[in-house]
Amino acid sequence: MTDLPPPSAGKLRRIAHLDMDAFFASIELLRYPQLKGLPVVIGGGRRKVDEAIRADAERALRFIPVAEFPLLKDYVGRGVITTATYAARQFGVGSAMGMMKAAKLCPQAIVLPVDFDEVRKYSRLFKSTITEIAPQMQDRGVDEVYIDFTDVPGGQRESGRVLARLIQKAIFEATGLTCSIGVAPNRLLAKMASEFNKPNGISIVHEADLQDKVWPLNVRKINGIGPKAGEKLAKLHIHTIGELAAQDAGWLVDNFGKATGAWMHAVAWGRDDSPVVTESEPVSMSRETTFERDLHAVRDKVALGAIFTDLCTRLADDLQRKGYVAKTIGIKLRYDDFRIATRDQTAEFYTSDAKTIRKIAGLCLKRVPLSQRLRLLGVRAATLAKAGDAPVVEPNLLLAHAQRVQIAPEFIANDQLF
Ligand code: TTP
Ligand code: MG
Ligand code: MG
Repeated sequence: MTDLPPPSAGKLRRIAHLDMDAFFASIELLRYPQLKGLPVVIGGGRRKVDEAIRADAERALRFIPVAEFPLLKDYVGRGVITTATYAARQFGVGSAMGMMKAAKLCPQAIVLPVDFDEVRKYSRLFKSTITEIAPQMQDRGVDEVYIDFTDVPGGQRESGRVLARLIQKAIFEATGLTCSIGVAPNRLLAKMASEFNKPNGISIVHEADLQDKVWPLNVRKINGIGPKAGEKLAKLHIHTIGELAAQDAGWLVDNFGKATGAWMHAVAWGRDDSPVVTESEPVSMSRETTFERDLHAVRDKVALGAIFTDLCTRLADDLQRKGYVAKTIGIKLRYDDFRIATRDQTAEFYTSDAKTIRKIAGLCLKRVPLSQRLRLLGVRAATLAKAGDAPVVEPNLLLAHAQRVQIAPEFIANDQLF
């Protein structure tokens, strides 16, 4: 039994990269289907006129006349476009462009703010749709993932096209959104391939396509070559991936160092062995500690306070290191008779700031009885979001909100604690 072949034996490695089309904008088109096919840009934050549209509960959103939407030409401010529909891109408008500059190119574009709650909802939904079909999925951000097709039924048929079509269809049925998929021998090539037929396209790349499909591309299309490396390569008169591939590996090492130089040479030749790493999204994160001896909230106030602060700091570090922010902060106590008490508090904003977490956890602590000695203290963060997906946190606002929360009178005495 020991020499059973591995499941992938005899199969070609097929790795897919899937990226949603004009993601933030497409989500708004679900809400306002009357804007389909029109140039729409997302950006600029919330404005009164958008709020008026959203607050209009009397009329269904889908019946709001197109003429009532705010236009780019009327925009004043320093906002930047996060994305644009493909109709808007035809005018040269796109991500990271200033809105007033974009207004010159496409004044008639409709401007809408991003709705992060909807973005998160659809991000989760399209990813769970994929894992139901192909479990080997690696999350690579709000709107993209890698998927290992190699051992999935249908993953080898037509070099992956059959499974890619199935996934596109399933995502469209679940969300109403389209995506583009590249299937290739590895992640590096798959990531490039997913852009080849955007939007709503599938692109299949084989090793033999390197020269025709990959070498003409700019080096910046390599995931990992950023603006700085791109600039340095340009100074060395290397613009395309083909030009990079033509360089001697030793010369690249001399110019970029051992690791980077060797890596550049490998990727220019389409080589990448990195695996698709499946990681499940954490639901919560926590830190807790059991004391060496039971501690009393009043008599051991100083020691407990220090432990509490330390737990909050470590929890904040965990969140930051893993790239998450949390909206719900909770505490857990175990008393000397082993009973457990938990309390939590959900704020209006996300945070990963140690002081903010300490404040909210402190409010939770005021809601538990503290007359008995404690064996254990824990702090927990839940309602998590990826740091980049959540609205920017304003610690002062967060605290202002948390402090408005009512504290039960019987626990007011705990104010003096910690
Ligand atoms: P992308 O996948 O880069 O872009 P996209 O989905 O809008 O368009 P495409 O069809 O070309 O894939 O980014 C996903 C979302 O991330 C995008 O909808 C908005 C957001 N985003 C920003 O907020 N700022 C940026 O600079 C970029 C590039 C994207
Ligand atoms: Mg996208
Ligand atoms: Mg993307």
